[in-house]
Amino acid sequence: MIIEQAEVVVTSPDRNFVTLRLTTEDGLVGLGDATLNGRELAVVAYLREHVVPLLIGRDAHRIEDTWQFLYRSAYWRRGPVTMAAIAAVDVALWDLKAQAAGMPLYQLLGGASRTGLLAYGHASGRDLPELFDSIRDHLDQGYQAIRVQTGVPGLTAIYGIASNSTGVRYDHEPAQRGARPAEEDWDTRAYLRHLPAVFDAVRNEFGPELPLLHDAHHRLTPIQAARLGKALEPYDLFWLEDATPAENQQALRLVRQHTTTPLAIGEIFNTIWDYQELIREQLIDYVRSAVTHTGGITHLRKILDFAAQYQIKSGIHGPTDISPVGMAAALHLGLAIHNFGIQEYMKHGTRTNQVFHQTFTFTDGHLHPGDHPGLGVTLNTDHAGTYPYEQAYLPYNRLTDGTIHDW
Ligand code: KDG
Ligand code: MG
Repeated sequence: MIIEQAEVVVTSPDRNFVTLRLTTEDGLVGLGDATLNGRELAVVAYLREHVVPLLIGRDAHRIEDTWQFLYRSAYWRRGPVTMAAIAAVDVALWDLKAQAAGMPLYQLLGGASRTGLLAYGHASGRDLPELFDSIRDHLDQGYQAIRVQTGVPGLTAIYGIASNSTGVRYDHEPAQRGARPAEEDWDTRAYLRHLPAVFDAVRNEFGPELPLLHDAHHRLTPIQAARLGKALEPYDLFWLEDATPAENQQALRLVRQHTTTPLAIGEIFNTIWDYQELIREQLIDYVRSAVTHTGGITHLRKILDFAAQYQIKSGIHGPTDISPVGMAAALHLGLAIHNFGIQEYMKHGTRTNQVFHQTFTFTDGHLHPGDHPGLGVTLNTDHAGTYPYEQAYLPYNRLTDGTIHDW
């Protein structure tokens, strides 16, 4: 199964996506997602200039060997750009292998360990009435687990509440089109004062059973995160995500000592080394890495197998900046592993769904990758070509005194 052609397709239907498309000599087409939100063209250059020339003529069956070759032969290891590029190659190769075998990819990964994947959606609102409406809307769509993000009095634009500084709602992960990143504001004390009351109100309205999640998006110090975890204990969260910035694994030891609220982290990690202490010392409960940003199925599977030894489960990253190709890869992996926890699922927009034809399903709050050979996603290159790349940046944060803060 020799790779004859490798193309990097950039398209911007509802947002920018980068897709690697491999074609074999016998005409099979495999896809891999290489989208790195707000830094898309860095991965495009890495792939086009340094990886594509190495792929032509290789045997597409040799997935592990290709992974090791791309990782080790670069000499410069890890990092989001490198690992997104390797991920795209890896997923495209798995797609090809499964198509060649005539099987859905999850069969090659060991077969189904469950009938469907519990998914959570993003509910948000500037205030409680808006938040409650959003939760109800998600329940109507069938979601059985819900992430809750809310506005904070005094702050005009914060992560996850679908509202930016111009008052315009953003309903998918916010790399906003334009020449400069949008500025949002942040005040940790105001947030810590406000959030427990929000969860109290949500539990009173929606009862004790609904799994609720929350993303602190890297903004807290260890002691602030510990305090928040403790304050949220009465509301029985499914998880508190990214409580502290990702770089310091030690921070979570302190958080862990103070709270029984389950902890999730890892959407901006890119290798198993980022998890080494966190998993071995059982400082977290869920691994948040995306297939797309963590070297593909081959590498994320190793992380999740390591995590399984410590009863740590998957919570694979699935916002809309993961393309339908990356999402399908997550679903095949999630269906096959034993230690599946939950899958994040924000729905893509209509234009995106025209560019990427998907066969995965969402029924009664559960996702299934479908039974088509391979990943089950095809790329309509004609549609893709009608949406050229548009510059877009993720927002950044300033505190009230003007200091830049983690976003
Ligand atoms: O590109 C940034 C997003 O992927 C991130 O903000 C999404 O935190 C996120 C989440 O939990 O989905
Ligand atoms: Mg997150």
